[in-house]
This record gives sequence, C-alpha cells and structure tokens, in this order.
Amino acid sequence: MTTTTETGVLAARFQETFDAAADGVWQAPGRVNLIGEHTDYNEGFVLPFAIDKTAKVVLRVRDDSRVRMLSTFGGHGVVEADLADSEPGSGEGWSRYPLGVAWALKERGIEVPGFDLLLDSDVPSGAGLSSSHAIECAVISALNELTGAGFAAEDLVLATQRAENVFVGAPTGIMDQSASLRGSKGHAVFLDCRDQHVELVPFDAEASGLVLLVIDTKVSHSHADGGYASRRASCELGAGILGVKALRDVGVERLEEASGLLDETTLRRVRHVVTENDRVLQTVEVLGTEGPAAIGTLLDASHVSMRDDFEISCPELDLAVDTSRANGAIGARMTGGGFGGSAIALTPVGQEQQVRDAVVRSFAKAGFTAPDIFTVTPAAGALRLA
Ligand code: GAF
Repeated sequence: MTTTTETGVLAARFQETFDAAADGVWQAPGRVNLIGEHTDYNEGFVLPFAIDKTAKVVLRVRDDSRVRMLSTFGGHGVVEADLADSEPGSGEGWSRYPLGVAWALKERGIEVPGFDLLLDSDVPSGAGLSSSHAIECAVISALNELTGAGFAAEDLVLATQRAENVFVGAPTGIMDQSASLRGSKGHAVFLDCRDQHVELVPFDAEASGLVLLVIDTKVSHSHADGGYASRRASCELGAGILGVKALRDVGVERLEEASGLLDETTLRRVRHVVTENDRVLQTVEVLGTEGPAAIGTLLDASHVSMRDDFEISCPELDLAVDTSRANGAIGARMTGGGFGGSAIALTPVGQEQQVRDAVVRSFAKAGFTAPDIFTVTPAAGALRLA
C-alpha cells in the first residue's frame, strides 16, 4: 500500500530529477482474474479483481511535445521521446506503455502535451498480474485529468486496449484494464465484455476463513508472442463456422452440434471458451448464495479446461495447481493469459503454510526456479493520490 510518505518521497525524487514540481501522483493496480480466461475478446464474461499491488506515476505536463521518463526500477536512467514522432512500434520496455496511451488519446482527438514522468511499481512484471496495464491505467488516468479530456472509464478501457493492440502489438482484450480502472476494494469486477456492463461482486475470502494465494511461477510470458494470437484466431474461426458474431453467442447446449462442424483443435478451443463463460456465471451465482468457500470446483474445472482444451498452461503452472490442491487448497487454477505467469489457490487460513511449503518443495524437486508466493485481496481501482 502507498503511504503519504512514499508519495512524498516519489514527489521529491521527481523534483530532483526534472527540476520542477509534479502536477500530481496517480496509482493503478494490477489484477488477478478469479475466473473467466480468454473470454473477454469473445465478448463474454470475466470476474477479475484489482489487487493491492500498484503502479504509481508522478507526472507533470510540459508545454512542448517532449517526454522524459524515469522508473525507480530497471536502472536505465531517464528515457526520452517526443510525442510528435511517437508511433506504433516505437519505445522500448516499460516506456511503450505511457507512450502508447498518449498515442491512443491523441487518436481520440485529444491534444496531448509532452510530459515528465516518474514511475514506481510493485506489480511483479511477467507474472501474469498485468503490470503493463497498471502502468497504462495510471498514466491514462493522469493524462485524462490533466488534458481535461474527461473520458469515462469505458472509453479509457478502449483507449488502453488500442495502446496494447496497436502501439505495443499485443492482441489482448479488455479485462485487465477494466479491473485496474474499475476495481473496488472488497469486490470482484463481474464484467460483460460485450457492453462493458459491470457488477461489483463482494469477494471477502478472509470472512470465509480463506486466503487467495498467488503463486508466481517465474515463467515469464508475453502476449505479443504467437500463442495468445493463435488462440484468438481459433476462436474467431470457430465463431465464423458456427455463424455467430462471437463465441459469447454459443451456449453449452450447442457444443454437441459444434463437434460435427469443427476440426478437433478448434472444437477444443471453442469448448474452453463456451464452458468458461458458463463457469463465470456459475461462480457469480455461487458467490452470492454460498460464498467463496463454494467456488473451488469451478476454479479446478477452469484450470483443467485451460490445460487440456485451450492448451495455455505449462508444467510449472500445473505443478503449482496440483500441489496446492493436494495440500489443502479448496480450488486452484492458472490466472491470466497463460504460457507462464501465476496460479491462484483458494486456501483455508490454517492450510496456508502447508500449501506454501509444499509448492516450494515441489518446485525444487522438479528443478524449477523457486516460485514467489503471496496473498492478494481485492483493492481499489485507479485513483489520484496527490
Ligand atoms: C491477458 C489479456 F490481456 C486479457 O485481455 C485476457 O485475454 C487474458 O489474457 C486472458 O483471459 O491478460
């Protein structure tokens, strides 16, 4: 969590670096997805939440188009760019995210001035917790306010998606930025990705004697790599053959018919999305009637579907999930886009240490890099700190 002191320290560092006072400090969180994977770009349902790990940006707008950016990590010194010639594909590493959202706002007709920016983040990068969206959402919140653009969250979600899809080159959906911008403390964000309707669903694991463990496998992934895009292409192919706008329009009752129309791989990809949408709806219902202690089997089924049908898991994620379940977690699944990143394990408080120890031991035995294991709770979405 940010404290006033940390914000003050960042503001002082900004002043020292750029020899000017900042206009303000904004923060946006990473996210964990409770359930609903690869359903967002199929216009389906997702249930992520904003986590208590955030990116913070200290920013001031300039009266020219230059951009100067420094991060508290990475040690690359001040990165310079110019918005006048910043275009898709330009920038490197984390600097693509501020440049990308500035470009996306310009594309929407906003006159975006240059800016000086100091970035700080405790969202682990490459862990599948959307560290990139945390940066983008913090910067776009700042620019939305400082330029007077005043876009609603739904528009910022779409602008951020343009930044990712076109500027950064990752063909992702709208889940991560929706959680980061629209998250709320103590709630999961039940999002209908067709119309961006949001319902905040209370998710208080602690009140049910549970903790949600995140197991960062340290296998890092990039959605600009081919695996994500190829899954997306399979979904589009399946929707086309089934004659629907998006797989959201295919219910579980059509899967038998689909088996006669689709090739074996496309059928499995489609089956994942269709059943995953159904699991999201069931999870929301069960959370409302019985609470978090009753969603374990849905989390488990989601993992099996991603492992066997969508084929986006990896040995480290499977080991984290299987070991957690064998040592007392009531449900576990990989979270995020896949091919690495993190798993989540919903675990009774009294079993937490056993799960942690067992996962660490199993990774060591398998010769995998030691995982990082921590708990998360649903936290607030993007906001201005100072
Ligand atoms: C990544 C993407 F950014 C999201 O849009 C979503 O598709 C997710 O993978 C898979 O559910 O986080």
